[in-house]
Amino acid sequence: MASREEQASKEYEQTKTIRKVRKQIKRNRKPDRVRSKDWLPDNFTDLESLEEIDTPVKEPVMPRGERERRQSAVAAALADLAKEAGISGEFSLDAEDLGLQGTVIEVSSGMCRVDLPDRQLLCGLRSSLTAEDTGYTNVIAVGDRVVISSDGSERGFVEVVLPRKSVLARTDVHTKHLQQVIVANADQVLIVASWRNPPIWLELIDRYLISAARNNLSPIICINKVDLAEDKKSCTDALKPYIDHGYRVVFTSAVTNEGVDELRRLMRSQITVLAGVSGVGKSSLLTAVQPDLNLRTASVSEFSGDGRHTTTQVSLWSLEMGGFAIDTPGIREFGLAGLSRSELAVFYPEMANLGQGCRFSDCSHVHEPDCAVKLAVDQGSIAEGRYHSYKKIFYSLPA
Ligand SMILES: Nc1nc2c(ncn2[C@@H]2O[C@H](COP(=O)(O)OP(=O)(O)OP(=O)(O)O)[C@@H](O)[C@H]2O)c(=O)[nH]1
Ligand SMILES: [Mg+2]
Ligand SMILES: [Zn+2]
Repeated sequence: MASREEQASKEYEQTKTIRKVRKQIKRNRKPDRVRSKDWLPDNFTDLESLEEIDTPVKEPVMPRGERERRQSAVAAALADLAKEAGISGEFSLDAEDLGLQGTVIEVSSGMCRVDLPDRQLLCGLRSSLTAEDTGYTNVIAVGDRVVISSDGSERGFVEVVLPRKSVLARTDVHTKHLQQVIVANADQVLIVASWRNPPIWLELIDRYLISAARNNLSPIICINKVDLAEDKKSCTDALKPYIDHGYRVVFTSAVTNEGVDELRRLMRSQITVLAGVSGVGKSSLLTAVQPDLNLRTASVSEFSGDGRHTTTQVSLWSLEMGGFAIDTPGIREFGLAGLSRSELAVFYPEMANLGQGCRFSDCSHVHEPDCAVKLAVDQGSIAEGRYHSYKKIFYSLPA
């Protein structure tokens, strides 16, 4: 049972969350401007500049019953929001504050497509929504739960981005000390590597595992293209340190369909994001799991092995068996922003409990004498490959 302190801190977090959401809503609540899709050219994408145009405030005219219909939709959205944030009776948000809630399924420059209970809607972002203070450089990502407003036309506005339960993020291309959210709110990440073509890269798998643990995503390691392996044993041997320390590993081939049934079982009823460098077969695997998705994949003759980025956008797909899959473009630059050297060993289960055996209590397990971790490597209970990647990642982190 939760202690009184834990309960109090949980309630405090909930109050903070709800205050933040309310503040966002208030900030965004400018008078409604007249918006008509008639004066939007077909190729119009910059909805933010629409906000700059000073037009008179107009009370929307709605068909009979529409206001009531919307109010009950708002009430339902409110109930969902309260449930999701774990809020009990004491908070009552003003029902007029919120619009409909939906999930972002596609994002492109300043716009996104939101999946609502009854339709999909192209939405602009309120210019007052900023990434400031979030630690990320982008405001919105696929998977985000958002509250939107719509005047009934084919376009709407994202008013609020709800707190995320997990993120998959990478180092921002332009601002190296910050991160870009690639996918929000997934349950698990399928870390896809190929055995060959391109060759398996264990350090990247380790980086993904660390990032998943820090960002609340359950990891599954997927070794694809096993049809290209000399023998199955070499694959299982290479992954043994991971299997031994409790990671879930699945061996697949999108060509022979080996392991695809197991993958289906693991993905059923879950929100799974597929991640890995270009060319490992993420889109091919997803098509093997559900053939009618028919995702664009590189043909074998097209694929040169040096990463050509066949998938260029993050996309979210509903699975027939239940759950969602999110395909992403290949990611090579995988940062661990904010991680310090002293925290690194925590993310290596085989090292985590050995620290007490080292001569120095703050041993980094890299250069100190009488180190229990180095001893375990010498004795073979920690795999050399894992220790090697630990050291490489250690030196890549700020001192
Ligand atoms: N032999 C073999 N080839 C595969 C397998 N899976 C995918 N391929 C091939 O690998 C190449 C890349 O596959 P994609 O599915 O486009 O890879 P991706 O990871 O989605 O790549 P990006 O979209 O660029 O990130 C294609 O030529 C596929 O036909 C597999 O299991 N075995
Ligand atoms: Mg792809
Ligand atoms: Zn040590």
